[in-house]
Order: sequence, then structure tokens, then C-alpha cells
Amino acid sequence: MDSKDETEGHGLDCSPVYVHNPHLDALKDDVLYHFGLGTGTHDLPAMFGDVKFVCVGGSPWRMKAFTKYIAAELGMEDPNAEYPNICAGTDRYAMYIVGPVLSVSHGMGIPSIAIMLHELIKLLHHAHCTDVTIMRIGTSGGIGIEPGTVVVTNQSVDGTFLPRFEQMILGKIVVRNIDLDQSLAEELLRCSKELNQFETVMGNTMCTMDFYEGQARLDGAFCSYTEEDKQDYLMRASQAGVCNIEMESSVFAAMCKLSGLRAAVVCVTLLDRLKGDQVNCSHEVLDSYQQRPQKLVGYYIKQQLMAQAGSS
Ligand code: R2B
Ligand code: URA
Repeated sequence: MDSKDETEGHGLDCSPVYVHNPHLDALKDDVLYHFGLGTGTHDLPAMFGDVKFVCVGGSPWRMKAFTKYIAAELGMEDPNAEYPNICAGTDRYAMYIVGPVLSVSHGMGIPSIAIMLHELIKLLHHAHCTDVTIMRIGTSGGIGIEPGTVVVTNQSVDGTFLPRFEQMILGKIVVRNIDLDQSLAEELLRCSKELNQFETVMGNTMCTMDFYEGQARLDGAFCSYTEEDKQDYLMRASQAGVCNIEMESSVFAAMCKLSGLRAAVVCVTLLDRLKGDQVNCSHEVLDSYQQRPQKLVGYYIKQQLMAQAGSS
């Protein structure tokens, strides 16, 4: 088991997926409970050893749609393929694979994605995967930008606009680094310019613990502040470089950094929070917005695979 420097980074070639837990060595089999998978019951290297790209997103349905989309983009589409859910033994998360691309749903919020990432990182480690790039494709609320704009996260920040994630361990707060891979973010922005299908910006992403009061909404079941307080907070966020708000980027960035995964966050904005709180766009508009991060990440993956094929 690797127990090197906690912040082991991404190497240029053959970078493994790190775990930092000496206790894992003592386990006969490792049960990935929320995936319904395990080292004793599944041949993880055979199932996942070739994975090079992992895409994660909140909804199981969206991750299945992404799998079908990427299969078509990569020319790996099988008209008869059902794309079975690899985690069919549990209804916590859904997982799909096509070629070197693994798609996993993570639910909503920091606790849900953190549990998923513990098991995903162990899965990739047990499968001996190397040089893995991971991207979160999701939705968010924008600040002062046109709905439908895609934000590639430069830096995730907390609700006080600081670039940190606080994890409570044994009753003590441990502060973790949440820097994402800057070169990956820039490559994604460049891809978006080439794609030229929708507006894409790079900016800070605020990660909150709640959709309502945690994001200064006025339409939750409880609210103890005024419209003016809300506008003041969002304007201060904007001045701190925050372009959008969502609920998973900080722990995602922290855990990917610890495991040496090259990571990016790509979220579409569903509304401009300076203008309102309710997500009330039509189903069609919502659907087309949600496809934008998928298209961008799909384009990036295709380019990478073509470049690799060209150089081998
Ligand atoms: C974006 O959308 C979800 C809330 O509606 C949450 O998972 C997030 O980060
Ligand atoms: N997801 C969020 O977390 N916030 C929004 O405003 C929209 C989607």
C-alpha cells in the first residue's frame, strides 16, 4: 500500500492512483459496499484496469445518457448494447463503462460524493489503473452570467470564499487543499473554444453544504435574511471571483488531489442567482443545458484518445 507524501501529485508517465491507508493491507478482501463490488467477489483489474477517464455527475440517469453519448462519439456504439449498470447490486450509485471511460453517479452534496470517491479511488487503485483523468460534469447556479454558460472551475472555494475543505476527523477539523489541475482546466477551455457551441468561462466555484440557505436562496422553507442581504453576499462572492455555486467541488478536488488523480470540474449554470432563486426553465431547456458539460468533456476525451492513437 502506498503511504507516501499525502499530497502525491500527478507524474508525467504512469501515475498510479494512490490510497493512503495502512489499514487496508490488513484486509483479506475489500468490500466496496455502496458499489456492490469487492476484491473478493470481482476481478477489478480485469473489469477496470483499462480505465483512463472517469466522469462523475449527480444523477444516475445523466451518467447513463453520458455513456451512450461518449460511446457514439468514440465510435464504440453498439446498437444492441444495453450499457448495464455495474452497480446493479445496490441502488446507491450507478456505474457504466464504455472503452476506457467510466461514468459514475454521486448523488447530491459533499457526504454523498465523498463516500462514492472513497470507494472509487480504492476501486481504481485495486484495479491498478494508471494516468487517470477525472471530471465532474454537473449543474450549478451562476452569478452574473447568462444561464446555460458552462463554467470550468479555476478554484473551488467554501462559503467564505476561501480555497479549503474542512473535514472533521476524530472530532478535529482537518483542512485540506482543494487545488484542481490547472493545465486540464485550460485544455478544457481551449476545447470549448474549438467546439464553439456555447459560452464557456473559467472562474471560481463556490461549494456549499445546502441548496437553499447555504446558497443564500430566499425560497427555502426557512429564511432569516433579506433580499438585500442575499444580493450583498452574492456580490461579495462575485468580487472574490466566484462565477457559480454547486455542492460537491471542494471535497471532489480535495480527494482527487490526495489520490494523485488529474481532476477538473465542469458545470453548466441553470440560472443567474442575481436575478432569482427558482430553477424554472422548461424540461427541454434544462435537458439541453445539462448536455453541455457532457459535450465538452466528450470532445476533450475524444481528442485525447485520437492524439494517443496518433502517437502510438
Ligand atoms: C448541483 O445541483 C445539485 C442541486 O440541485 C447539487 O448536486 C449540485 O452540486
Ligand atoms: N445546483 C446548485 O447547487 N445550485 C443551483 O442554483 C443550481 C444547481
